Amino acid sequence: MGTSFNEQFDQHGAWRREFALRLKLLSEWLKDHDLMDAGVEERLRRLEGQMRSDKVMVAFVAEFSRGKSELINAIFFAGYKRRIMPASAGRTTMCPTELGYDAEVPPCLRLLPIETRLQTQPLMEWRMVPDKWHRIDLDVNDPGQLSQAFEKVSEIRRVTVEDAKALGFWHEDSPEDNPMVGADGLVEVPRWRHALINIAHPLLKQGLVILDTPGLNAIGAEPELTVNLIPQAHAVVFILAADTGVTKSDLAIWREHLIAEEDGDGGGASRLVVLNKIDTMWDALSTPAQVQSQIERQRRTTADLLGLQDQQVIPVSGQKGLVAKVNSNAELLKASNLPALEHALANGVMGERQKILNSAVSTNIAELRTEATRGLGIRRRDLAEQMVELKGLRGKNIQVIKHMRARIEQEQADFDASGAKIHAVRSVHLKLLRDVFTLLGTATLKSEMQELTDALRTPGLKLGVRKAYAKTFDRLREGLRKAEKVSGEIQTMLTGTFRQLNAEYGFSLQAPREPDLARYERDLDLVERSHNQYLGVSNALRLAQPEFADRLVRALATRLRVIYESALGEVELWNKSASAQLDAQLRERRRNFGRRLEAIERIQQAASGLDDRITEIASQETALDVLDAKLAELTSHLTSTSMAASNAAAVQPALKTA
Ligand SMILES: Nc1nc2c(ncn2[C@@H]2O[C@H](COP(=O)(O)OP(=O)(O)OP(=O)(O)O)[C@@H](O)[C@H]2O)c(=O)[nH]1
Ligand SMILES: [Mg+2]
Repeated sequence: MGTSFNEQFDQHGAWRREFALRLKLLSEWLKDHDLMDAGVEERLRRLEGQMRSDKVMVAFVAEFSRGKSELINAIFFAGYKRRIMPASAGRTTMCPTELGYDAEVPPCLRLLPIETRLQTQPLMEWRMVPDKWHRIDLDVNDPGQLSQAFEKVSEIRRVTVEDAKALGFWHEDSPEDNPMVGADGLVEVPRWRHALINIAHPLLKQGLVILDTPGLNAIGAEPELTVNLIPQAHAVVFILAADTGVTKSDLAIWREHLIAEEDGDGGGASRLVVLNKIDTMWDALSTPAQVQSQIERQRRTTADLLGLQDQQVIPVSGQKGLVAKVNSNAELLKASNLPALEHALANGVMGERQKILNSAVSTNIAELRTEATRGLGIRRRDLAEQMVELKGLRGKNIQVIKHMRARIEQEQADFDASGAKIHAVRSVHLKLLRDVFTLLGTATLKSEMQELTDALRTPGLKLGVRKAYAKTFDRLREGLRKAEKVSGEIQTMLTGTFRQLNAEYGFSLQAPREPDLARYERDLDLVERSHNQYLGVSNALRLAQPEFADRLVRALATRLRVIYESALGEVELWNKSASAQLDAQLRERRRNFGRRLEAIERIQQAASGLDDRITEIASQETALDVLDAKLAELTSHLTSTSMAASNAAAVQPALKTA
């Protein structure tokens, strides 16, 4: 068996740290050599942010009591030598629980009261107001205290049917999913809406986020989970139990949350299907071979029912795996088959993660290098010009030198006067940019969401819900295409005016690569798909309730905002590197005039000045060659580390279901 999940994650963490370190070196070096313009700086900042905030979410999704929490204990927390997440018969995890690490926050468990469902803000917004959450501090060195604190995620409240309805746990139209009514007429609902656990566990520190979910009902009741968190997870582990087989509700969850229709390349989260609790089939009266063949049969049946290949279903015993790790029992660990699952998970998750990082890194590094090289190019050109000028002065008399000085001063005056032209270029650029910003801005998105809400509220719409969504998405796509078109115009304008400025002033401006907005269109398609899937299955009646529809639209809005913000970010970066280039060239040119005049002055004062100056310039040219080589070295280090990682990912393709 290859490296374990934990080891692979560690390796990736090490790569990331090394990358961050190299990036820092590069940035200091650029600053030291005055090669850091605003565009380069912005690009570095983004790369660094991507590295730092890079998270990988693994979601565990299944009907209740299939062993999600126990598997999480076995895979990630066996090192604590005990059960950390509560796992017990019946419903245990009552609210979605996210485990992650944020260095800014002390180790704690935060719980969002279920009553927040009665208010309009989506979960994403509640995350921004930590003081509305109930907080319990954690002592990470005390596994007993940890597990005791985590018991909170099992807490329930007893409320009237009316209240349960308002909270989204009671639906007249699907009575089979409703909680049981007690003798006192009350029903049990979760006490908390969402739990966030912040601990400095080694894997979480490296950016792993684990999402443990409660069984079916609670998933459906929180649309944000269905349309945002689960579809955005980098890997989803779906769990079935050998003792129950594939039940109707297992199938419902599979259809609603796990099947990715025509899995496009953008939505390539890996999905793992686990057949848990195989130890219930370990039978002392059967031979090991008989037990094995029974497990294989169960595996086949499961695969059949889900429409998968046999080998896509991984039979394990989470519980025995946990026991085996706690007691260091290698034989039991092997029998639990947990290592096979960890291996598949590691490959799937790491593959996704490296794909994301690499694509971001390699283009950004290439652009960064181009930009910094351009800075060097300007200097080289200036030196060459001075050299020609000075060599031309050799053996010339005072009169010629005086004349030369006057010429430079004239050139300088002409250049200063041309400021108006450059200003005009800038203002056209800005105007067009404003159009793009409006198309992708918050106000546009807000009004689209309002329109969708209004459409959904139209009485008698029921069957038109999908249509209303389709219309909204069509309009969003159209807006994005318009933004693409205007960006295209900006690019044409930049290329044209840069060429003109280059010809006129000998600049070496080059329009930076235009943002790939088509990519965001694909993101929109993905979001639409996850909503469609949700709208189609079993939710038609719920959608007729205005509060529910509102909640869904709000969840949609938060996801869209992330997409639009990232598109805007790219547009901004593109704009910044275009204007930074212009700034840099103008600045260098002014300095260049200064240097040339200074040289002439020295020559006028001392006869030997000319030769000294020529030698000086020659040595500056050599120094530039050294800088150039160093820049190539520093940037190629960065891309080569990322290449190595992408090769590793290619060797271990993610296990995907159709
Ligand atoms: N025999 C056996 N029991 C298991 C195994 N994994 C989990 N269990 C038991 O199944 C029960 C349910 O496990 P949980 O981990 O709480 O299940 P869950 O999917 O998290 O359930 P909810 O939190 O209610 O959604 C517990 O009693 C576990 O000990 C296993 O591999 N074998
Ligand atoms: Mg659980």
